[in-house]
Amino acid sequence: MSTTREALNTSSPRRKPGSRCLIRLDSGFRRNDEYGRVQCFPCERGLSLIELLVFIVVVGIAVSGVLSVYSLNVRSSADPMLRKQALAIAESLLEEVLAKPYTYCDPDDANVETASSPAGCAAVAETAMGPEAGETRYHNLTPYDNVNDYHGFNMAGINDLTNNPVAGLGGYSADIQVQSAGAFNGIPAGETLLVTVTVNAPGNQGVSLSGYRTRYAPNF
Ligand SMILES: [Ca+2]
Ligand SMILES: [Ca+2]
Repeated sequence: MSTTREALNTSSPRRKPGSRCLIRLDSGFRRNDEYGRVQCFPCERGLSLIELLVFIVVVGIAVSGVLSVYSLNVRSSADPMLRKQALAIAESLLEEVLAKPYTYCDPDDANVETASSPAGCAAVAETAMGPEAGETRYHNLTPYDNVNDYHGFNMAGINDLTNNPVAGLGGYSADIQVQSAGAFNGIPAGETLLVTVTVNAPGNQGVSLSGYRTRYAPNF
């Protein structure tokens, strides 16, 4: 036995005197190399019950956190589709509004291209923020014909221009507001409009888009 101890103290490059490895060697984790020297292998030790319980608790907490995030993502995976649909509706309505004329006079008025103020209109001036008498979005003879006619327009369920419901869009709603945008880019106040389209998807997911429009007749 003393020979083995001496060999350990002088020959083995892995052994440190008094280390736990030596204790493990005495417990059986040793072997002799080809020269008869005792080699010390990396000491291995099992887990205690407390360490094992702590490990299980830590891993359990981590896994539950990951699963809760994953569950939330799965539960709301349909939301982007609703928001994307709402955005498409809002873009469509904003384009519809901004494509309308913005003049002093009603587009049916004889002086619509030349009047430099509402007073220059032959019959109907577009002074009201909102539709003139008899105008609706869907009317065959007197539809909305000016950007400002859409002010205050709203619909529950999305209808097309013929007032027919668009399939699958019954749960959406839309609201349009038009107001003066003030002066900007050298264009005086009173000649600009700000159009805001708000679309609500099922679940109260709202999308709001805005666009500007400037008067083009007679000289703008
Ligand atoms: Ca009008
Ligand atoms: Ca109007």
